[in-house]
Amino acid sequence: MRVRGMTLREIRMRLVTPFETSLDRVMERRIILLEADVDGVTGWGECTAGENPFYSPEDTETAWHILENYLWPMVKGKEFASAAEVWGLLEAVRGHTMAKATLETAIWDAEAKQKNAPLWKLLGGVREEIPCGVSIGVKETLDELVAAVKKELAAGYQRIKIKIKPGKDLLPVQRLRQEFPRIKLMVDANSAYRRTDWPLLKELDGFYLMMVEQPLGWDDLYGHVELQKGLQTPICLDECIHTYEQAEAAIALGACKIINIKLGRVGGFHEARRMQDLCARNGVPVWCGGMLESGIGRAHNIAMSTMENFSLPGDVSASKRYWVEDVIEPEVVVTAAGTIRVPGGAGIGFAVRIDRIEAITVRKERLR
Ligand code: OSB
Ligand code: MG
Repeated sequence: MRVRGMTLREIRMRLVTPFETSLDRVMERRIILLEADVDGVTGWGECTAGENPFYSPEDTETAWHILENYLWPMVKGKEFASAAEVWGLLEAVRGHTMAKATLETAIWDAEAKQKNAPLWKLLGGVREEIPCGVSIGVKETLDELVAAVKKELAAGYQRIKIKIKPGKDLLPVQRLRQEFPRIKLMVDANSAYRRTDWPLLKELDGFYLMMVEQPLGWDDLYGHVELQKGLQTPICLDECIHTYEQAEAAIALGACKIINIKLGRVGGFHEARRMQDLCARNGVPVWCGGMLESGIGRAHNIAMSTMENFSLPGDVSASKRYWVEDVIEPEVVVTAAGTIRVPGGAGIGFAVRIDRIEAITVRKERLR
């Protein structure tokens, strides 16, 4: 296999509802899409970097720069036997996992299309329907939050995750537990707490949460080790885990009991698969996180979620929760049972709406 050329595009997509976390409030996404020509077959990838470097060090601009000036030259003219070898070709670049994943996932899609196989089967996926949860942003009022949760439960979603931040943590959780005593509920702090907040975090133990996601600093592995010792609620790490070695350390040291795997954050399918295997060997369940993706990234997330150890509902939900109009056809829909049926077509299994993409493209670069 050889990548003959690739096209980078930046598209703009306005969210149906602004998404607020302890980090920022997102209203419009700036998304890089990558179209790779692999021996005449087109594969699509999406970059999960945010508009700013608040969630991770990468942002849309750094990802574009790294893709154009480093990653493209590293694959240009190189012969490889499968997409699984692409991660190795990019090894000289440290970090920049989201930029790497953009390219790597596109090549996986192309390989699956070349073989006329669904991407999820090429990855070794085992389920044809994936369990879904939702991630609900910080809301202005408790009533608004309750209404949002009601709506998602009515749509069938199997678990509810809410974003918390200092000042909007215990009360929202307490209220939700009053209203919905039996639902699968969890919280995500996106690193908003410090050592001095431990007493508050320990109070969360009273609410039977499935897990608390990334309570402490994005690189504070030791803090999570110490916190988990005193916390009954399982800690799930997100921002702390960018590499296989970080996952190994987190598990060995007891920093978490669950890991949220995001394709972009870990550098693509090769690393996501290794990480899910590592977690499986250690009895650590994983689930697929989301980054407010368009349909292309969402399709990749669906494929990843079919791998065996993705046993918990992920943050992979219906297109219409994010966009008035998605860039794939059909859009991602969720069943009344709160699942997504994995498509049977080749590659990502959804048609890419190039006309729609062209209409919302603000910059484009062809690399040959
Ligand atoms: O921490 O999981 C997170 C979105 C942007 C950045 C970080 C996170 C999130 C989400 C959204 O929780 C999940 C989704 O795509 O619905
Ligand atoms: Mg998170």
